[in-house]
Amino acid sequence: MTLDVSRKIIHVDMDAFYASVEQRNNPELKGKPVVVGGRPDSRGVVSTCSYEARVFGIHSAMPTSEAYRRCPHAVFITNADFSEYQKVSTQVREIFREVTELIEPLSLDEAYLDVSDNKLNEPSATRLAEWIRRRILEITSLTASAGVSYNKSLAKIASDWNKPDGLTVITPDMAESFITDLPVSRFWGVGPVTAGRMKELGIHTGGDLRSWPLWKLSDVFGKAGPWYYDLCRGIDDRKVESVRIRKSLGKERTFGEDIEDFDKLAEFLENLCSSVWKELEEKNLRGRTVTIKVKYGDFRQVTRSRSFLSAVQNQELFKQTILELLKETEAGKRPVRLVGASVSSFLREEMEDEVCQLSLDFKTEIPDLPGGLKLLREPEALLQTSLSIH
Ligand code: TTP
Ligand code: MG
Repeated sequence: MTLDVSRKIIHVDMDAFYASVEQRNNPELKGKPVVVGGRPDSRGVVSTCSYEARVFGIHSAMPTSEAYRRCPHAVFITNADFSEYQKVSTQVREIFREVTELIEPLSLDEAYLDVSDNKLNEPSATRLAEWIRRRILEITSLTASAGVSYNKSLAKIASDWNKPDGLTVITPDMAESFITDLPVSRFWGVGPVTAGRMKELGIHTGGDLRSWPLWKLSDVFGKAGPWYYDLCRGIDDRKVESVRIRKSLGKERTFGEDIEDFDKLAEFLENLCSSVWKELEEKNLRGRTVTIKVKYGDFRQVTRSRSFLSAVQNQELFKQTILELLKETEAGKRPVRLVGASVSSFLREEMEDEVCQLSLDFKTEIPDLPGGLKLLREPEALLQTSLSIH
């Protein structure tokens, strides 16, 4: 890769997103430690928490029981309102669109914008970032932090630098000295595992990393070696890709002849689930919502969905949920011509191998389920069961 400083990239990330929405909607929560996640007496984990709760050392993916131990007087929100988060996310996306169409959302609350050319004809990315933050506050009454730089990695690091309600700009001139003292764990794609490995090798900062020749980095880190080599030199040519985020992944099967037998449908669905799961794994996607689709012989179609607090962690739970949802349809009582199974509400697009460790951290095992079934989510994290008929 080459050092290209011609682009202007903004990374915007809402502050304590779910918790801030809860505080906004329930003014009595303002200024209080708020923890969104599983029940404190369960094996659930923290999705996020307000900055008032972070003072107690509480953070995402921490067991809620631990959060409770650290701050018993925190308000624990266990019935998170995802539709509300989605609504805010859409509003924020609309604001981005007032500036540029080159938007790459990473999750509900976070996106890259390439503002090199923008609809407001504003040459200063810094002024644009301020404009966006002001507008977000105006429209949603929520704060966002933004980072401005000439590439994605630096813009993302910058948005995190001055959280909450902050703006950080890393100009090409500043990049080298900024990176020199930067702990390697702040680099995009360096998760806890790699950071630990680097520490063992005496690489603590961007400066340390820069002193390693390319061949040596490739030797130790394989394909990621050249990536680290470039990153610590402020080089990252990745484009802001305004591809639509995949909303769901599923498969369906139409039968040659309608099926009335429940067990037969269940068997079909189990196979369908295996094949969906395989593709999810291939694409490195994890989602919170499981949906079944059933089309009856008369072409009437129903869907049933169930959403969990965080991503469905294993195939067994996916299958089990689909079969439970099948029981909520009229399958077995009337002929069925098509069934489908899908997963949606992806938490974030898993792009760098270690970023996905976030969702792996959600694992909570309940070992004693009947039939050797292992649930990787606690049942009370089950949020909502929805129904729609087309
Ligand atoms: P983040 O942007 O990582 O966190 P945040 O917005 O809560 O806090 P901040 O950006 O100020 O540090 O994630 C956005 C939302 O995604 C978060 O509000 C809840 C959800 N989330 C989880 O459910 N589990 C997780 O482990 C993480 C990191 C986020
Ligand atoms: Mg955020």
